[in-house]
Amino acid sequence: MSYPGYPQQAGGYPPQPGMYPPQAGGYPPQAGGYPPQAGGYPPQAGGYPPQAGGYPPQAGGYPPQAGGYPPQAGGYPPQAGGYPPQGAGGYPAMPPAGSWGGGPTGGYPAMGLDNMSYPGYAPGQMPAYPKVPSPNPSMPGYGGGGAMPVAPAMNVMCGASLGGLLCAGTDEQAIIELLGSRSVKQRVPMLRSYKTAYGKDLIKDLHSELSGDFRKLVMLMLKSPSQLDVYELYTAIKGAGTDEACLIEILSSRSNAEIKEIARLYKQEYKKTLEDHIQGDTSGHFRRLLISLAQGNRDERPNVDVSLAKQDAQALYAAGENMVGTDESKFNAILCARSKPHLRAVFQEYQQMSGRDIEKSIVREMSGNLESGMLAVVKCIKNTPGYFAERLYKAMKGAGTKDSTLMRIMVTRSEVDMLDIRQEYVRTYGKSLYTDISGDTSGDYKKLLLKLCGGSD
Ligand SMILES: [Ca+2]
Repeated sequence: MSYPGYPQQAGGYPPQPGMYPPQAGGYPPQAGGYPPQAGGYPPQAGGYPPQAGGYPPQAGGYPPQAGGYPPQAGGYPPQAGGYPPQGAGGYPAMPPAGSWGGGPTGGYPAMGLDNMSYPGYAPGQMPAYPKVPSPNPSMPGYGGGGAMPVAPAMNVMCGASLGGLLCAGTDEQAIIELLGSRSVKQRVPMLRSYKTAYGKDLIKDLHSELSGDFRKLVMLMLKSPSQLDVYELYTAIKGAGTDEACLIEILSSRSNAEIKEIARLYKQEYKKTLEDHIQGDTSGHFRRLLISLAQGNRDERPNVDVSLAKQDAQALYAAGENMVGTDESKFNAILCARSKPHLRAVFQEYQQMSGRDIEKSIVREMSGNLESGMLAVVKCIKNTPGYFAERLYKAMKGAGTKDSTLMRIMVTRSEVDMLDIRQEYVRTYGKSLYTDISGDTSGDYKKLLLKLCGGSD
């Protein structure tokens, strides 16, 4: 998700003047990696146009709230034609605790719209939607130009027309078009506009009309990014077994601000903290890794101190390859606290000093969940789109499909770095992501996933 940070990480990848010196063989810019590419995430002109009827002040509805949908530093960036019209009657009030996800059961049908929260729009909270994640420009709905649709993006009408579709019998194709060609910031408000127009709960109605993986995907697409992460984390911990890879995926790829928002919302939804749940369901050094990441406290300063990078590389070597046994705590401290640009320099130093890739050393020194967790952290730091391409590939390869992983990544990355992921995918696996999704899924579920993918490569 977002969002902050990707891809505009100052001091990120590749090295910048005055920072960690580029070296032969160092940090090769990879196709599809950082930095953002032409055509990747074009700024939008006139995105989210204010529309008549868009967010009308209504009696009893959308009470203006101090700071209800404030222009925040680093928050929702003002855009030409900004979204939404500020001021009285602006955005729906942040409802009280409770909520989405139906409480601890996590079941969909119990969701109450009235309790739905809009964490991203919360007063004074994290900048949940900074730097507007542009919709995947190749989504058909965006005409390939990256610009948001101007005319058809009326959320109220979307909700209403979705209601019309449901009233007239379920038209899956229309649902695919409606949800698949709109950004999450356009989709989520449909819930409220639907309720306003019909006095019914869109989630419940869709849940009873749809089924299978298509329904699951539609449900995920109607959550805000933070809600989705919270739901996925909860399910990963409290569902049957523990989906360790999901925990690591989310906690190692989100920014500090995102993780803090996740923690806040998690507590609100489930009455216990994410940390409590991690404590209860994991153990040992793997638990420590997750809890460290869940602090959302990684150094986010952009600068790289080369001498400190050398020291950290030596410390990692001393804590692993150069001792009998392994000092896992040292790995944990460096991998969870240091900044991403710094760690890229550390990994480079480590390679030069030890003649071995840090990933290889982790495989040699650790095992089980700790090994896969630390590897994921390293891969995500080295090349986030490459990490997600690998996750997608592994979710589909072989017999069967890990649909929960496939859905989660397609929904959470579609407006963040899907184009980069697609490039990494085709570069690494020789086939396009689009082709593999087409071959691995079917029906309406496939059609909607392909909308999120946006196109073939
Ligand atoms: Ca060792």
